[in-house]
Amino acid sequence: MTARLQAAALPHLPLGVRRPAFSRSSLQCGIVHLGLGAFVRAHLAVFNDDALDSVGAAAGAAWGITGVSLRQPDTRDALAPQQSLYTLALRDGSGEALRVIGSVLEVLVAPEAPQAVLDRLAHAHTRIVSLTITEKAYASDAPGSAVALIVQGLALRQALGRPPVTLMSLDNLPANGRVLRARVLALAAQQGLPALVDWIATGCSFPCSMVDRIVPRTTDADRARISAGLGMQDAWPVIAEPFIDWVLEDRFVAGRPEWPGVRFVAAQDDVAAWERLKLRMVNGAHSALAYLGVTAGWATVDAAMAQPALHSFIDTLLRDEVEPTLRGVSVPPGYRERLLQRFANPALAHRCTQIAMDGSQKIAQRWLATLRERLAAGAPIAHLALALAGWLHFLRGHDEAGQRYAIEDPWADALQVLYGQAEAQPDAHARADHFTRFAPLFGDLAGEPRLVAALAPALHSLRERGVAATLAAFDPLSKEQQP
Ligand code: CS2
Repeated sequence: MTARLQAAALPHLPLGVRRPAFSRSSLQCGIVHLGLGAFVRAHLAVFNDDALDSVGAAAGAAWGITGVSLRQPDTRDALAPQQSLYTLALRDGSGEALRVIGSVLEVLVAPEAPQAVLDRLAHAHTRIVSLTITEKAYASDAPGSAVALIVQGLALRQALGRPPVTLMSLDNLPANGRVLRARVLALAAQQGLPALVDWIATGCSFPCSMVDRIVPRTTDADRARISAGLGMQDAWPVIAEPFIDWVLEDRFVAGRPEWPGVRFVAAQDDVAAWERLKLRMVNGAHSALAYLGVTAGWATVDAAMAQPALHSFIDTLLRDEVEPTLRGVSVPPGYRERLLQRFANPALAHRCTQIAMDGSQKIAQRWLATLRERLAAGAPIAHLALALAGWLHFLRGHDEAGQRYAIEDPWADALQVLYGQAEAQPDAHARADHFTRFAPLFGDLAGEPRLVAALAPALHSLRERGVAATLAAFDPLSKEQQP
């Protein structure tokens, strides 16, 4: 197949493939997005295409997207010959729907052309700077990091007399907008720029958001299949589940598109309730099944969910230990059942190893907040403790068939030391106790007697009997642990 997906080829796409109804040539880039991975191309860019489709080119003209890759040139290299057009493939058991997305207009690669990124951030057309940079990136303000680029870009805006912008985090962190704001202001202050600190603090807004869509990494097989469906080659499509959700604090100092289907809320507290629901239910369950799945050799989320004992463990974890902590959140009816169906989607092949990445940066908001509240309420924690034991067990670096895997985590070295020290302890109780004393993560939970008491048998069973047998025996095990 020689023809490449590109603007001139759009009329030749098969009839069933949806394509932009708006004119791309009249669009300006009002949004600069840092971290142009698969997620944002299957989420923000899709909402943006919906907005542009529904309002028409004139009304939407301000809202094209400049994508910025913060590390690799691969996305830019693949999208440049396609004028940044790419396909979104929504997949579930009933098939695949293809749609070409058009609101991304250009891709910059920050390490190659940092000045071009700063110029975009400072450009008169730019009104929103959005981010999907992953949890760990919020800890970095090194030169070239997203936070550093933002501070430099905003300094240039201020120097050029351009108006402030909205900085919109779309990462899976509680109070993501507040976290971003704090990081940006701290770096500007550290650089001795009080006037910039003031300009940002008084002029820019940092809305909080909750985003939800499962977007597995695209594979060569996806690329080949999607290209066949298009009748032309797309080198950089994305695949996703049909489900999509976005809750957004409506604080935009320089306007925003009319994104259809977004739940706009007025107060940060309202977003916080949705974030809690999503991080604890969707992401909490995801991480729990990913670590158990990797160790057991269940490669994908749907393969893990096809194990009745794992399915029932996740269901019970959510129902008995997570949902009771969601007071103040009006959980939509059927939320858990639907979530379990999303995980069971047989067409995504979402790899457990992908979700297992960066555990040290994820589990605080996914499990530990829930765990702390349960402990404070004197409520059982056996399921959360097994999830946590699953992560600690996963740190041994090989599955039950002896296959080695890498621990991809910014704290990998420290975690390896921790694991080695725990292994040197005389028994499971001492091992559990040692793990909880890893201060950067567990803090005040160090040596917490009920946590240690629940963690020890779970660690012991995972190591001695394996994941499947531990899950199969889990109900009796958890009853033994009740006070
Ligand atoms: C996943 C998320 O990789 C992970 O850690 O839990 O990317 C998850 O798929 C999304 O947050 C779903 O909205």
